[in-house]
Amino acid sequence: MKRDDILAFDLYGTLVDPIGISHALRELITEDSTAVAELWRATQIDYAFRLTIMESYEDFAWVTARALDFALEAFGQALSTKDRHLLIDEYNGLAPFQDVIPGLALLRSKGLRAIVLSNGSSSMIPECLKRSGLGPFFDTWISTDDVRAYKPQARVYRHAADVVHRPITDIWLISSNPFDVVGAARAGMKTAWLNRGGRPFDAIGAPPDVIVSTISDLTSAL
Ligand code: 2OP
Repeated sequence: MKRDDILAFDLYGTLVDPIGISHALRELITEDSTAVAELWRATQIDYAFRLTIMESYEDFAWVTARALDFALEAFGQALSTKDRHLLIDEYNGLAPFQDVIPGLALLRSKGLRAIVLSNGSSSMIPECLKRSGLGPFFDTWISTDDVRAYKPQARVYRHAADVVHRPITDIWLISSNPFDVVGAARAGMKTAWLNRGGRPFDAIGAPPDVIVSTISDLTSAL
């Protein structure tokens, strides 16, 4: 990478763990809380894709709440209004993966410039960064709210380049979500896939420029 390239990090699934919500879910439901959390997350991504394809937009807080309703119903679960609100609030308190704080500290110690580029709404991202303790590692954050379309729409990545006043080719998108890596590459960014050991990389689009298994690995890989 060039010394002044910018690292744009995805948030959910890359820096904080959406499946960690299963701990809060476990207190409230009788079904397998990890399975419900996984369906919640998959539905959240699916709804975001579909809204964008339909040229419609509702923010990620709305999408996240509707995806929760779907996942609960699919498992025959019901929550009181109070518990539903509590759970949605907990979503803003997701914890970072273990490698994240040491990795970001290492990147910052090397003087690298990092931002967050997320589907999260303008209310969710700052709250998540505050409660996870990740805020100080980033110069700024960018929400898809600005362009009213979700990743991997190319407009999102181009907008990020506009915000930081840099050519899109000077930005690395770092994400555990293959659709995000493929979308960013298609829009012109360089990409690093953080392989968190789940499914294989996508069979469509460009392969990532770099594959790492922790954030710290980025310092030697880029
Ligand atoms: C994010 O944009 C894709 O959910 C992921 O943070």
